[in-house]
Amino acid sequence: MRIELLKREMLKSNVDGYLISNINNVFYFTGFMDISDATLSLIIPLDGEPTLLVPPLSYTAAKDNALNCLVNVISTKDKIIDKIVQKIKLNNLKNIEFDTLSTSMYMGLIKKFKDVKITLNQKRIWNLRRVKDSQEISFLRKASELADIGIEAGIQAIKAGVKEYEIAAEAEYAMRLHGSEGIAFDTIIASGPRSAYPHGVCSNRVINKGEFVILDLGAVSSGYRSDITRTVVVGTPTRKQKKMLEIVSRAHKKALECIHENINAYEVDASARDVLKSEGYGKEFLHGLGHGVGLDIHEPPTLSSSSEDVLKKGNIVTVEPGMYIVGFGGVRIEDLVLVHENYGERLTQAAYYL
Ligand SMILES: [Mn+2]
Repeated sequence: MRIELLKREMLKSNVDGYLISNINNVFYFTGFMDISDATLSLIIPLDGEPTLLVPPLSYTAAKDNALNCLVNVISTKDKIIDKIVQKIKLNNLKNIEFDTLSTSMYMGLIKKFKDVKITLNQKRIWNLRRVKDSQEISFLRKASELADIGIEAGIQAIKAGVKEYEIAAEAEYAMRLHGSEGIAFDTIIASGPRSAYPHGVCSNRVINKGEFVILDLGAVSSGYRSDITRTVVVGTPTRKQKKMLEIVSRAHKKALECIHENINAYEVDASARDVLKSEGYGKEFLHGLGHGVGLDIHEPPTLSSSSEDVLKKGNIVTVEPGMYIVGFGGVRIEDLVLVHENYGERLTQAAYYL
């Protein structure tokens, strides 16, 4: 079905072949997931059967699991590019699009063909992937439940004297134990002044009483990822910390309330940004409000002031306003949100701890 939808789009632009090398795109169209750095290629001719080319080590798994395509093995002495060239000739393709290719592969292909147009067009696949079907939504719900479990385990483990990576370990262990296939991205546990780094990763820093701790993490379920952030204070927050938490959660709530189908993504961003601006913290909100999530942790649509995206039913996006005061600390609150016709539904639901 997804391949048919892609073909329908290809037909509109007179594209007669599509070449897919991104493993998540391969999974999206065939249901076969390989290791993240696998070299494989799915060739979809407009007329004809799609073929998945895989290395010998992936062959059995691909043969057992890949749907809607033939599976061909690339023997160790063959090069994948030669196989692709062979398929292009066999199907007499003249106008091919691709999602991603290494530079050497791209150069190799255009050198081989003088009369074949080979164009990068990721948009065609993102237009499909950005709208989640009911099966994808159920996987994203499961991944979100696991993220809630992770964030709760992480928050429970926080106390003065504990190291950041120990919190990450507790959170990741809890998610894994409940069925997560891995972590959606490198877990961020950023404490004290480090919480002012929006991408603070995780260090061996010892957490102290009275500090902010940002926990930003996600789980994976059936290939689909989740993303949640909570900020807590170790012990009783000061008046300044309380105020920062209050402003960011108000911005978060504002953005959530304005989500519905057909709203411009920049308007959702502005709704949260206006709250921070009106409190004099506009400059401290260093990043866009959010991003789409699915098989990848960062996908379209993008929620930012320069975004040209319009939200559609079935989009799944993060809402993550933040405030970062260098040398002092930061606050970020993030939930994964499913766009419905008239509202946004929070898929991650862990408490805010305000
Ligand atoms: Mn995020």
